[in-house]
Amino acid sequence: MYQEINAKISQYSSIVIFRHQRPDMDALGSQIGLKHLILDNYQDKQVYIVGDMNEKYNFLESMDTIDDDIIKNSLAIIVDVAVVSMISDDRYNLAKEVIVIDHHNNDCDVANATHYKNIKAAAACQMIVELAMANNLKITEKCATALYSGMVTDSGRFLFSLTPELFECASLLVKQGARTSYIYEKLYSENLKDKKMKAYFTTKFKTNGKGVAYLFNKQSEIDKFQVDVATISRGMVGVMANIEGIEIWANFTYDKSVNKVLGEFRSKKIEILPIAKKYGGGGHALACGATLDNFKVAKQVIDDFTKLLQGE
Ligand SMILES: [Mn+2]
Repeated sequence: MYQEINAKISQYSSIVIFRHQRPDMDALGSQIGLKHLILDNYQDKQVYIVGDMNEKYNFLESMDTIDDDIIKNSLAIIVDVAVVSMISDDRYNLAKEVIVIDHHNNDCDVANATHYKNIKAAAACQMIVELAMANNLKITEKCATALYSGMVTDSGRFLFSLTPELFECASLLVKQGARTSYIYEKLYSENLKDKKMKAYFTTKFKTNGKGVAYLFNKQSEIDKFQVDVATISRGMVGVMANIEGIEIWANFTYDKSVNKVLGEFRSKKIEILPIAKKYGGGGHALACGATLDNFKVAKQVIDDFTKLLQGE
């Protein structure tokens, strides 16, 4: 398959690369990485990248603005998507030929396209590295950085679909100078204020020793961080998530605009919605909430959660 893709690329002097809308880092990384792979290994080729942009991920390279005439004389390559409804910029239809390179387990509905699929690849970027390996194409630093960014994000920072192939590709990219710390800084840095606020609530929450964790937040704490009540109420409930021995967690925040206490409730597995409803609230089975009169009622809610865990 990768020899075939390479042969197609060789045939065209102009190539336009497409990918899905609202791009994630794998869509952008495979698009930008493939562009540089082609430019760095062939002479006299024009390569363009098109599509909408995601402000959060615009640090690698910007998209090209091109006329229809260019596309009419080009090979179109669509990466990280095989479904028409999700492709950004439908002008691949104008191209002389269309190929799709994707790792999703979808059938391709792009008319007259040749579909190259590897569902074992953790990322479309991994397929681009495999394309390079199979054809002995050289990978430069810029190309390696783009491809690494999609591999690290689509694999959940190497948490999902951990195959030997994924690590072989990552290893090659690091050898070729992929700027890993630059990518991590761009993708995973938080602003200091949010980090400190999270740390404050993380160290503050209490547990009752019976599987329930909770926070009682006063007006002075909202003032301290100069945020709105939702930032604390909805935004901080997560600091109690994914902790061994904590089955249910609740965040109670005073809201001075209504002189009430906002309760946000979460549960790992046991349905807690009936308790939210008992207090006039609603939501989902494992994520719900209720507006309470005061912190005294909040304590009753915690008692109810405790009883629920004890099977009463
Ligand atoms: Mn992907």
